[in-house]
Amino acid sequence: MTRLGVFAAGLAVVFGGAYAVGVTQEEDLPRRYADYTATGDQEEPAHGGHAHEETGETAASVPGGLQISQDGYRLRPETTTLEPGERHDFAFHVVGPDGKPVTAYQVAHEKRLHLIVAPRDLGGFQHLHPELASDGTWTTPLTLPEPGTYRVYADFAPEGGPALTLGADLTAPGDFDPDPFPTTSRTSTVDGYTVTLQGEMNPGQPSPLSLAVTKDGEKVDPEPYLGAQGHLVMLRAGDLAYLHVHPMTGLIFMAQAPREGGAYRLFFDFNHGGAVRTASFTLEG
Ligand SMILES: [Cu+2]
Repeated sequence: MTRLGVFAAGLAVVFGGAYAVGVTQEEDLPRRYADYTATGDQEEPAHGGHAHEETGETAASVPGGLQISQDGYRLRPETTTLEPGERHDFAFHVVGPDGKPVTAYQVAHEKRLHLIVAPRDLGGFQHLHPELASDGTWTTPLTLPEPGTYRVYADFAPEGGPALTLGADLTAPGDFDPDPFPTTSRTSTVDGYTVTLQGEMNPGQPSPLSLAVTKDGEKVDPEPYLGAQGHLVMLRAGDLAYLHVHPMTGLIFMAQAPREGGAYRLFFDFNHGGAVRTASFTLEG
C-alpha cells in the first residue's frame, strides 16, 4: 500500500462515524433545505423540498432523474425520436397513480414544471417551461441540435404529491460523435459574460457553491429569474443523475453532494440584459 493509501485508509476509519451519522440524517436533508429557503429571500419552496416535507416521502438517497417512473407517477413522452436540427412540438404527460394524466401541480421557482434537456455527453443544456393544457398535456417547442441520445428531465410536484424528477431518453438519429467529458473548469464565458464558480463538492455533505458574473471586467448583478438570482442544475457524469441544488441567497447555492463522490457538470442560468444565458462548469468531488 502506498503512503497515500495508508493515509486514506486512516481517514476512512476516522470518518466512519461521521458517515454513519450521515445515513440517519440524510432523510432530513430536503426538509432542512426547505427551511433554509423559507427563512431567506425565497418565498417559494426549493425544488424537491416541500413535497417531501408534506408527504414524508424520502427519495434523498437516490438522485433524481434516473427513473421514468417513481412513487406511482410516470413520465410519458408522446414521441422519443426527433429529427436533429428540426424544431418539434414536444408533447408529454405525467401519468398519476390513477392512470390518468396529472392536471394539477404545485408551483416551484415560479413554474409548475421545469423541463431540462441535455445530450448524454453533457455537451449542451436546455431549460424549458412547457405549457400545460387542461387535459394534462404538456407541450414545448424543442430542437435537438445534433444527432445523439438526449436525457429529458421533468422536475415537478403534483398537487398533493411528492416532488419528483423523472427522466427519459430521446433520440436524434444520425452519426453521433460524442464530446469527451469536459475536464474540471470553474470559469465559463458566454456572450461576453465571464462566470466563475467557487466552492467544493464535499461528498455526502451540503456543499455551498457561489457564482460571480462579470462583463468587461465589471461585476454584474443578474436580474431575478425564477424567483432567485439564477438557477443551477447539476448532472452527474456517467449516469446523468439530476442533483438538486437549492438557491440560498444571492448567488450562493447549496448542492447535495452524493456520498460516493463523482464528476459533475453544472449549468447556471442567469438573466441579464433581457436574455437568459447558461454558463457551464465541471466539478469533481
Ligand atoms: Cu425551470
